[in-house]
Amino acid sequence: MALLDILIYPDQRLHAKAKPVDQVDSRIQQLIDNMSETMYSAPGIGLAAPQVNVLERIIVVDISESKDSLLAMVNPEIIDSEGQAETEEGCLSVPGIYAPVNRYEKIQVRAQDKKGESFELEAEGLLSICIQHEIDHLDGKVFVDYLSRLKQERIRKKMKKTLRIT
Ligand code: GNR
Ligand code: NI
Repeated sequence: MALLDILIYPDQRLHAKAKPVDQVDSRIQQLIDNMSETMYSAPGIGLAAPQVNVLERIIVVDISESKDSLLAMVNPEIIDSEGQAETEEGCLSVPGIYAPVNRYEKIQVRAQDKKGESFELEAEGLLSICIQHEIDHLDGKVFVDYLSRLKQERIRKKMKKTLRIT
């Protein structure tokens, strides 16, 4: 396994749309393993392939305290949603920045697992928020895109400053 480098906002590559995976083969399985290791090491509760500069529709999520509930989703799709919820979000690609974002409260998701098997999942709470945050990455969207232009400009400047000293 290997740790992957995470792209940092405002890297334009974070705004590209990822392509569907058509075959869950050993290359994809290896990528899922490396993404999981990278997420756990960060540490984060989710990671999407575009954050490690891979434009394919793959996400990994683990919101458990014990870090033993890995959820890998290939080609995830929200097929139903309900309600709304505002949560303070953060992102491994925007380190040190936290802001409230409005999302669906509950979602029904369809995806393929690490073996290529199709499955559906109902999510609420933090799991629901995290899956929506990761699917956004697949569509080239970062949570700061939902904030006011003034806030985005401040974050952009702060991140550029941080990048200079790290
Ligand atoms: O680690 C993460 N925490 C988090 C907290 C609130 C809402 C979303 C997230 S996802 C984030 C990891 C990440 O950047 N995934 O893309
Ligand atoms: Ni993120």
